[in-house]
Amino acid sequence: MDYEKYMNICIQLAKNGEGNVSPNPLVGCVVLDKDDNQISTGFHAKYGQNHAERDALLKLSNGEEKDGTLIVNLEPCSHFGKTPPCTDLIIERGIKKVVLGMRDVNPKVSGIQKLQDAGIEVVEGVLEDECKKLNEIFIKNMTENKPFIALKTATTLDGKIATSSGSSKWITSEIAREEVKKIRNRYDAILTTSSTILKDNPKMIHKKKIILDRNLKTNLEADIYKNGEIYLFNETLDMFEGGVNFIKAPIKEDKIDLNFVFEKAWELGIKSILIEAGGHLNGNALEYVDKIYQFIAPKIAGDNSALSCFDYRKITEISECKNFTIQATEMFGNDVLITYYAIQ
Ligand code: AOF
Ligand code: ZN
Repeated sequence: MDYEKYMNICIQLAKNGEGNVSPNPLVGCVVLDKDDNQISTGFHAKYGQNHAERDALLKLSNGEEKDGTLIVNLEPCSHFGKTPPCTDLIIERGIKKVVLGMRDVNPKVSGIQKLQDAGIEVVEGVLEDECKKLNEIFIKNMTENKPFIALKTATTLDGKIATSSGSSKWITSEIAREEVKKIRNRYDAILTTSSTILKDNPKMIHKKKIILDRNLKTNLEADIYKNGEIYLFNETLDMFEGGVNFIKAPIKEDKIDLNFVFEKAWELGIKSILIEAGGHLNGNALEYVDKIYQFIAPKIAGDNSALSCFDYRKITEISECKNFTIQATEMFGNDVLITYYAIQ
């Protein structure tokens, strides 16, 4: 049986929930009949709504799933949350075999045990690495009680994000910038700074925006404030006014304490953050970042006084560099997207 083929379909289906299921995981499901013909698919579309397995099984009403196989990227749940346990419906519908990608890291879930106790065969670990990558946000949230932090930057071949005068529009092509919108959609909030707002007046359309503006230098009429929930971290004000959540933050080494920002974000229910800022913030955030999306355009600025994408620190030996592991490279028009992870 080519379980990997169906698991890939589950992963693709699961991605339909991007932007709508947080704090839940992304889950997709395929159902085969007893002769291994695909008879239904489903996915978790929105937080609070049906899980993927329920979505797929409820589309079947003639019992054709009896003695069939259910494939899903995450261990089916066995607890009552916003929805009843998926295991109960799987058992009720007479499924004979469940194939899953990864165990659920939610301690409330023990679906494998429940399915096996009901006499269902369980095959585990199909495309496990891919399934874990798909739900890297959910895994970090559940195991560490912290938001997942990603960072996006767009640079020239020599790692510049602007010229020395601040000109930065546009480094990458339109098709790369369209991809950025899709990336944003994977995260609960975006984070940027007053310097980026003052330099670029970006729109950054998103549901939730975290803005670091220590001295409240930005104009609340700037484009970024025109939509979304705003969390404005600063040194003095702590209040809700004019649709903006002003949050007073402590200062550490002359900057807003990022540790405080991420802890506060977690308290506010923000499970994942995409940082889109300049070299200074990018450098400071590097210690917290789980994943980086770097778009590179085939251009050389050659301007030695221009800021690079990470103004991190001064070192003497190349062996002191912070190291990463590259997960993927993709082309968007003439630009490359490199996705890489911090080595823990
Ligand atoms: C599945 N399939 O499609 C999802 C699962 O409050 P609830 O009812 O939505 O339950 C949320 C928990 O259920 C979540 O923390 C995770 O453990 C699991 N999510 N499980 O079998 C799904 N979304
Ligand atoms: Zn479930």
